[in-house]
Amino acid sequence: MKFGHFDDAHREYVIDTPRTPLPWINYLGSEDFFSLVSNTGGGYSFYRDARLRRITRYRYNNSPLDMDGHRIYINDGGTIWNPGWQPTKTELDSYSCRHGLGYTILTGEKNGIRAQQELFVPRGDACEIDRLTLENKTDAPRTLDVFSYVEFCLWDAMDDSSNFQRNFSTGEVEVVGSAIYHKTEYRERRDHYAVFWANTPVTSFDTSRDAFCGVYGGPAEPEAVKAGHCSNSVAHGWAPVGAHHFHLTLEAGETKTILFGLGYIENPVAEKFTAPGVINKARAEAMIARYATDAQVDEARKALAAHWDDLLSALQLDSGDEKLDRMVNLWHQYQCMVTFNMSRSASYYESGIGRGMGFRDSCQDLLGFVHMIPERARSRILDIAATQFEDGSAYHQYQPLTKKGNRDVGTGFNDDPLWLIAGTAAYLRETGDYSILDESVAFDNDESKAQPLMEHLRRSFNFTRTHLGPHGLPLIGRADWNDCLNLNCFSEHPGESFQITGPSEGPVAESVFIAGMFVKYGEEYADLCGHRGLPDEAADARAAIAQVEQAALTAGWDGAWFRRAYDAFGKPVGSKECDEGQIFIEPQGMCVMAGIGKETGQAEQALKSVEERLDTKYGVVLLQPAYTTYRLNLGEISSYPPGYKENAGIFCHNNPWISCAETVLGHGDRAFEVYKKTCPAYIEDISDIHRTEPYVYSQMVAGKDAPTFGEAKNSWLTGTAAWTFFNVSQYILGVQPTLDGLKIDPCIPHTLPGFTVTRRYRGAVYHIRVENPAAVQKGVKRVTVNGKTIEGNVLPLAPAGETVEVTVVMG
Ligand code: BGC
Ligand code: IFM
Repeated sequence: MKFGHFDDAHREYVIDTPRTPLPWINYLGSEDFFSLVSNTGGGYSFYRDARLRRITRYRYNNSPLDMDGHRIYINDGGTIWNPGWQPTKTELDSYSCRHGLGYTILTGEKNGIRAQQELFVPRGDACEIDRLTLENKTDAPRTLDVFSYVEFCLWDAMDDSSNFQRNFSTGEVEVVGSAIYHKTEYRERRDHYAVFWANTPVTSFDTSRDAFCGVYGGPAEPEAVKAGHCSNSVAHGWAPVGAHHFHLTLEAGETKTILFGLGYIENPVAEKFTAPGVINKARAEAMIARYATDAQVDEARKALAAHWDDLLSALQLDSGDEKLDRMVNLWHQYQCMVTFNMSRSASYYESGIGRGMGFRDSCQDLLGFVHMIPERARSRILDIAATQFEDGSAYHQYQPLTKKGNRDVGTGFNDDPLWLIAGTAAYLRETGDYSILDESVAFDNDESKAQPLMEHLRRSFNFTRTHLGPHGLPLIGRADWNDCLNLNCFSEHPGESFQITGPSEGPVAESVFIAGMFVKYGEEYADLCGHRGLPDEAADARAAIAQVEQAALTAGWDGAWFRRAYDAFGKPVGSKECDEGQIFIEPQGMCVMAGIGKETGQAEQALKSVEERLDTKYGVVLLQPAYTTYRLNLGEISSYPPGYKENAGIFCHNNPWISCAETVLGHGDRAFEVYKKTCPAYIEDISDIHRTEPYVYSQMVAGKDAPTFGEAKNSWLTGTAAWTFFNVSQYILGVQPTLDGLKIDPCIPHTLPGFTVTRRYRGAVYHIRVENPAAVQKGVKRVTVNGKTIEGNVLPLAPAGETVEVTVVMG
């Protein structure tokens, strides 16, 4: 069952009922100011940091759900409704929500009045603009009372939701005309305030929630809206809000717009006040003036559209499969940009007050956005590297605002160091900008310890190399990619061992997954050494890699698949010797991607085992059989009920690893089948089962052991975004940036007769036509560049600004 449809021409997903199984959201903003907005107008806004600079309030895990938001109410002679249905839930005569690139348009119609709320964050400005267009579709004049409503957060969202003894007395506002200023704590420690304005004179306003909603009312039944007017309340403490009221008449057929803005302003401390207690509004007034007319808002919308056109033009596909095209051309890349902006901070599942930026997560995210924003990828890499420790290990997370390592979570996730190589190597393959390796970067944010980035990568590599266990496999530490596989944590904290509070590393617990990573990213490191004129170091690295590869093929091999790990007692995890958790997805994907066992047939066998034991109709589950009891020696993974999260859920993030691995063995049919099983556009029809947004990935889909098999959770902020795009663009379509140039090596379903890709690469534009006349799955027979046949399948680098015509014949 579907609740909307893709509108590819407008690059939108159009939702045609407000009663989606869960709120389906969009993200507005791409620089500093961000808003989350759901299909019924729920959501909130923040400036840069979803915890410390939360502008509007949002109650997570609320019942009823999704009540707080960017609200418009219409009181039409006693009938009260919202263009996005929530929070009054008054039945609408028609409803639609269009989620597009950085904007959302909600349209509701009731009794001949059409109200359209268009929300976006303009480029280069710290505000959200909401344009309300009201149309009287009847042939008689209509008089309406129209209200806006937001509830301010007292900035630090954590404090806001807990420190009430203080918060109920700090709230302050100022009102000037149609501009409502939220200035809580401005007198003291803040140098910023928020402003919620309208471009039209108000009839009345409210800034006290109690006045607007009523003490025992709420956003679903605000007293002011029911009364048909606000009471010009000025909040003193309690809960400051912003509400505008307009009493207006629409002639028959008439259309009127009101422009609202929610802005964030920072003032230098010396310029904070114009009179004691009166905030300096100059910057806010300048902002308000930038969006005073429809023409100005149209211009800002155009600039936003142009920005997205430019970003997405880095890679465009025409394959004849509309689902594939819409995912590759739009939604995969869009979700990758959202993970760039948000990391794992703010979604409808991440509260914005939890973790900061993940070292591992942000490195992997790079794989998905580096082609669109290489300069921003460059600075992201340098930020991440500066949180690394001198021994090559890393803080697992860091704070976006301070860029400092997060000491609470600490270190000891032994896969982290290698992801820095993965991200940096992807940047170099995309840009060829070797100067980044010479950038001086601090360790642990201590400038006195700064070393060139290349030295950071060296220490990443050497960390794994010098932390091997009894089988010659890398020590796992607290966990590897699988945060919940905690093989060392039981000893210090018996009984509460699932949390990552134990010692970072025991002497024997080892990870076959990190072995796969070491071979894959170690090889990428060795390649970099080669390109840097360090052949001895490259050879030395390869010797270390060969040993770990050997260990993976022997101690890491279980007979028909790769084992997952060895626990702190030296017992295998992910083995037929285990009663549960006999086979895991991660090492099969990573080891085969690394080419381990390709020559020996083990890779082939491992993927066969995945298909036989882990595949389901909704994707590949993480492990089988699911753990039915809690295991002290495994940790958090067994704390989840069977089929959920890391305990045999379909973890979307590592499904693409299997798809990539299949292409390494030339299995284009199977690679595409694996891709399609979790791919939003292909499963849109089961939106009632899947429940989360059908245009983006979720972190997890409940596995076959779960009573809710097929139900997704944690949409938007997941490494799945980057990995899927990386998989489909580089492994399946085979457009692969390498250190030497663009390589074309598709591995596609044999039924696909061909496709074309337009790819911007190092400043040139490549029009690549791939033909598959022999209906093969892999193999390139001939490549012509501007009409001339070339040797091999790496395209010669074209000067920036040039357009290159490429034809690739498979066979
Ligand atoms: C996982 C959670 C886990 C947490 C602990 C997350 O990445 O998805 O299941 O509880 O990490 O670090
Ligand atoms: O690898 C992690 C990731 O860092 C955060 N989400 C869950 C994954 C698997 O545990």
